[in-house]
Amino acid sequence: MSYRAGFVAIIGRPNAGKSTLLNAVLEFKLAIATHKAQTTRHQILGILSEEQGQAIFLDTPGVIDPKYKLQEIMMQTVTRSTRDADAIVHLVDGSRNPEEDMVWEYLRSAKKPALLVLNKMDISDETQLENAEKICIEQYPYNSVCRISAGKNLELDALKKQIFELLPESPPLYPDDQLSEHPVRFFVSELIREQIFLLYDQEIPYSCTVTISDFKEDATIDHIHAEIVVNRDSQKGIIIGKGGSMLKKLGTRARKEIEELTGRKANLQLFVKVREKWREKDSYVRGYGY
Ligand SMILES: Nc1nc2c(ncn2[C@@H]2O[C@H](COP(=O)(O)OP(=O)(O)OP(=O)(O)O)[C@@H](O)[C@H]2O)c(=O)[nH]1
Ligand SMILES: [Mg+2]
Repeated sequence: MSYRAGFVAIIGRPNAGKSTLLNAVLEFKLAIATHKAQTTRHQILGILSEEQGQAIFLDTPGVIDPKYKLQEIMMQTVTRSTRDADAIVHLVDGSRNPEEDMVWEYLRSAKKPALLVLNKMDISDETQLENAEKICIEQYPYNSVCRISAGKNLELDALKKQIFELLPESPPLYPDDQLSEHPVRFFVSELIREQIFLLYDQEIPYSCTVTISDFKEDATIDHIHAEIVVNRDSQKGIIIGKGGSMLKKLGTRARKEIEELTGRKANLQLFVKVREKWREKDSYVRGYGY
């Protein structure tokens, strides 16, 4: 087969495993992934360069009915990614009954070649998978269907092969040693946000954003100042915890992840800032990089 290259949007409902899939195909933890819905808020670009071609994956926020400005902008990201894509992977959690109505809307308006990919085959039984496939293929004319487990690395080579078949013949679009195109500080803020998702309950993860206010590289260590922005005054105390205990735990865990990513030592300082209803205000949401 001739060399192929192009953009592949990964779309689907929250928690389907889109970010896990991106990391699995790249064999690198690029995108944060947690058990909580709506972990991803940005388009995350990840480049897979293989002998047969180059697939530039666009991980996207899970498709939801937006309730406030931040979520609206997250959904614009899904639209943009499907529009920019040469092919679309529609990832479905195969262990559950499909609730894909909103995702099919995106597929129908994008009019791109698309794969139906049933994920989590490791925890799905045959009847569930057959049922999910039947429901989905009645709704959209997918180019083909496959079953994988992103979490357990099952059937990913078969998936990659099918993806390359949908891409146009083209020389590579990025240097073959490049994995992504976001700056390090973006990934650092994401790793802090991931720990917020893992450490705090209920509304807290959805009420926070993280910005990097200072990033200085010394010969041996990175000095990083990060601000955790909360939506309401009362959330500040929850983030900090009794005597600062929670913030300390968050800092320690995030620092380890950051050091893992950069391969360097990090000195991470966290600050908590209140911006009343930031999620609902266009200027704030845009200002925080969404
Ligand atoms: N058992 C099992 N769990 C999986 C698999 N793939 C992903 N998961 C889990 O599903 C959860 C959600 O994964 P994510 O990758 O964050 O899902 P997402 O689609 O990116 O979610 P949003 O960013 O919220 O839209 C995590 O707890 C993953 O570990 C799989 O193949 N099998
Ligand atoms: Mg995600």
